[in-house]
This record gives sequence, C-alpha cells and structure tokens, in this order.
Amino acid sequence: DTDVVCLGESMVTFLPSRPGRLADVPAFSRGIGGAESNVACALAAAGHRVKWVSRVGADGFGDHLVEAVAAYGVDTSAVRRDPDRPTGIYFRTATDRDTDVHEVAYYRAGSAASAMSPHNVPQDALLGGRVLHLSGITAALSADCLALLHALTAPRPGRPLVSFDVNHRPGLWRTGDRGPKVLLDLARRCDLVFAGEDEAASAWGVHGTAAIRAALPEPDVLVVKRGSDGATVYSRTGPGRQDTVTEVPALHVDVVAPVGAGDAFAAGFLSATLRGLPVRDRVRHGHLMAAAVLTVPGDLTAPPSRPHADRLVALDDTAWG
Ligand code: KDG
Repeated sequence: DTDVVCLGESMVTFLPSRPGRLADVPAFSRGIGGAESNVACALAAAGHRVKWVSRVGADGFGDHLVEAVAAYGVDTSAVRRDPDRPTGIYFRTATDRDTDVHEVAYYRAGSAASAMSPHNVPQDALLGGRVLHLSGITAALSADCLALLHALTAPRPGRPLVSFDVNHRPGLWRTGDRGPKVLLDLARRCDLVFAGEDEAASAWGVHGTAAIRAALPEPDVLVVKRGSDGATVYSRTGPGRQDTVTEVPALHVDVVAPVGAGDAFAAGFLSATLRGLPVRDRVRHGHLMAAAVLTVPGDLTAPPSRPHADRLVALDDTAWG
C-alpha cells in the first residue's frame, strides 16, 4: 500500500558552524541529506505512505541515516547494508548572501549507494508503489547505478508513474559532457519530470520553457522550475492529449540556504498529485514546501501541516503574486 517509492543515495550532511570558506569553518553539525530521501521525508511528513530504497554502509553513519529517515515516518525496510563500503558524507558552507554561492565537498566515491545495481536492490519494493521517484544524481554515481535507472525507466505494463528530477550536479560528472545527454535520455523515459530552467540552459543549452518542452516532449507532465519567478507546467491529460500550460508564481522568502528546496518542491507537487488536486494547486503546494526549506540552513524540514498548507494554497491570486 505504498504511495511513493524513492530511490537514491543519502548522506550524512555536515553544516558549518559559521559562514565563510570551507577552509575556515572550525566545526560542523550533523544533518541528513540526499535528494530522494529528502522527497521521501517531506512526503511522509505530509501524511503519505513512502518507502525509501537505497544502500548504506554497515557503519554508524548508515545507522544514523536509516534512523533519521525512519523518524520522519518513511518505511526503510528495503534499505540494504553493505559491510564492504562506507556511507557517503558531505560537508558544505553557508550560502554567501551576496553571491548566492556555497561550497560542497562530497566524500561519496565508492560509497555503499554508488554500488547499487539492478541485482542488489529489491525490485519488488521498487515497483510496488503508485509512484516511483528517481533523480539524475543516481545516474552520476556509477555505471551500475545508471543501469539501475535504465532498468527502472524501461517501458513495461503496469509500471508505476515514474517521476524524475533532473538534478544535474556538475561536480558529480567526471566524463566531460556525457552527463547532460544521459539525463535528457533518462528524462524522456519518465512520466513526470522536474527540470530547472537554469539547469536546462547550463546542461543542455536549451533556453526558455517552450524550448525545454520541445526537447522533452514525452513526459505527460513536465514541470519547469524558474526559481523565484515560479514554475511552468506542461501537462497532457485531456482527451485530445494537447498540452495545457500552467504558470504559477513562487512565494518570495528570505533564503537562508537553497539546498533541498527542489526536493521539497517535488514533494509538494507529488503530494498534491496523489490527492488529485488541479495543476495550479500542485505547484502551489510545491512552492509552499520549498519555502519552508529555503528558510532553514539544513537540507530538509517538516512541511506545514496539510490543513495549514491547504488554507494557504486556497488564498486568492493577490496573495500569490
Ligand atoms: O537536493 C539536495 C541534495 O542535493 C542534497 O541533499 C545532497 O543529494 C545530495 C547531492 O547529491 O547533492
């Protein structure tokens, strides 16, 4: 009875005790991160039945990740422990208010999750939900991880709705420009795709929402995120299967750290999709969950309660800019 299955690597995240260069930060506090488990935690906190599928090391960081994700109400029974490989971790600096830049240092090469393959993650768990949520981060981790994404996005009868966040992380791709092409190919095999307008420009050289849709015509729903300008959704659901285009402004908040906002957005959009809400309200729920994460230093936070979120989403257009 799972609503959403999320597959991906999670890491223990180390957040800086003060702003400045990584080289100067004297101490870090522990959090958890990982795009797909961020989505899983937000969805579980919003009242959905969610399973996170991954591999972590048989180490203390792996224990912490599994316990922390489970504490959000996520089913972690399909997470496997690898006695031979460590759990990935990463450190980051605070976001510079002037430049909007932060540094990230990953320690995840050779991690337990990077060894995920079609042979060592439980397929029945992966395909057992209404929605399977994936991201392009997994494609960057290893050839085996990419093979797993190919297997999961292959057309098959009765496949769950496959949701894909492009999540192009240039720092994770070492092989020239192969990453962007791989991500475009994968996105084209999915049913619901989240892509950043900036990301499409930098990764694919595709500029503007209409051109992004032209490059990605297959998914029934394509959500182009335009940062503080809002989001544009192309959805093909009517009898004529023509695209409907829906533009929804974002909320304006004082950003503390942008990390995790895309995941929160995806969770809000997916939650409202599962509830059968109209496209405009799916985006508004995405924006609300993103706003909650934008205003905290960590990668995830508890979203507003469902009744509270529903009240905010129902405000008229003047409140939504
Ligand atoms: O979307 C946020 C993620 O990027 C963060 O939590 C860490 O998964 C992560 C990654 O690979 O960068």
